[in-house]
Amino acid sequence: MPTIRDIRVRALRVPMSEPHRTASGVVVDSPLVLIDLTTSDGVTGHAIIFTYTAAALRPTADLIQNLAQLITNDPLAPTTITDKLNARFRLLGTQGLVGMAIAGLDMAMWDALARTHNVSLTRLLGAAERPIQAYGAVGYDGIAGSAKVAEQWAKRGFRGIKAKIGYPTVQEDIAVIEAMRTAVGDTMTILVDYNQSLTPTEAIERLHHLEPYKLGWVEEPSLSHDFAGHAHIAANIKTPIQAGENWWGPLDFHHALHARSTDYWMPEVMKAGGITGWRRIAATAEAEGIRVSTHLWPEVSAQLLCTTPMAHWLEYADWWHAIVQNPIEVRDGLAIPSTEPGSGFTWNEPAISGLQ
Ligand code: SMN
Ligand code: MG
Repeated sequence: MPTIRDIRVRALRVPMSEPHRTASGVVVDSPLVLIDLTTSDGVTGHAIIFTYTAAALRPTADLIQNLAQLITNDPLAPTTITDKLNARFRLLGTQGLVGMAIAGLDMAMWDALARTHNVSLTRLLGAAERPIQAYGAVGYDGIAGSAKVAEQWAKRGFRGIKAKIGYPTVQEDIAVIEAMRTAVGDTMTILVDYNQSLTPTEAIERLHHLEPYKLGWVEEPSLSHDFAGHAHIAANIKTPIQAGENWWGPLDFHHALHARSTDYWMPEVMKAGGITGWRRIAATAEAEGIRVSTHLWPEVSAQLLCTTPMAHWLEYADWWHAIVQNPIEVRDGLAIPSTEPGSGFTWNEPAISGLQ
């Protein structure tokens, strides 16, 4: 088995063509840590860590570099190493930057393992690639702005869109949904995301008014870690409730499951604990019959969704396309997972150099 020889990190900010507005703040660019993990065989695995805010960029990169010494010369066994790192950080905790750093190393190790075996991640995990339905994002862009972006996704063949809502009044939320429906027609699935902006009581009151609009799901109506609050909302509202992008690792999903917090799950490959954590969550979802979607990381997420019978929607995003050579392709609303060795992408080095 090859061993881990070297870990290199680079920090950069990828500009966004449009700022992404939500009810809980704006994302203006993507602060990313790029990880390259090289094995004793000379194979290099890649991973992307998204720090949401530039203030966390350098500290996250430094943390990943500092963790490298704990795993250098270890055999390339991603699950074993991730379990070791999680155990090593019991006293500090494995949420926040520590969790992101471990997840980044986990993703880079799985990418290297797939490349070592000359197969895609999907195949390494015993599955076959297949097209996955994908939705496009509509920001917190008002009535006309949301309808316009929704129409652009429909023209590109997408069969689902997800809009940021949580406007000052429910009437405004409804006006946005109605304008998008008029723009995209009856067959498009419309999803909405409150980005944690309501209290559970407000959410129950508001979401009753949205029930006639046949939304595919309502995402994070309330604080994501209010498991009981979400359970209260889900028990009172017919529209499926979705969350998971802000839950850290299998244990948060375990808490959500036992509280019956939401109908659907959308683990994010980073906060879920890398490929290792994501797969454990997907296994629980399979046993529980909970449909699983993903959050950002479209190339890696498409590979993962191919491995789960509970696969629901892939969140399409082109935010990091500038720095990858082979961004995920979407044809007729379906994301086409890469069949190349690795977890779905390689670097566009000239573009990366231009951003450093
Ligand atoms: C989101 C993603 C990335 C940044 C901010 C918000 C979001 C989503 O909640 O679901 O895409
Ligand atoms: Mg969301």
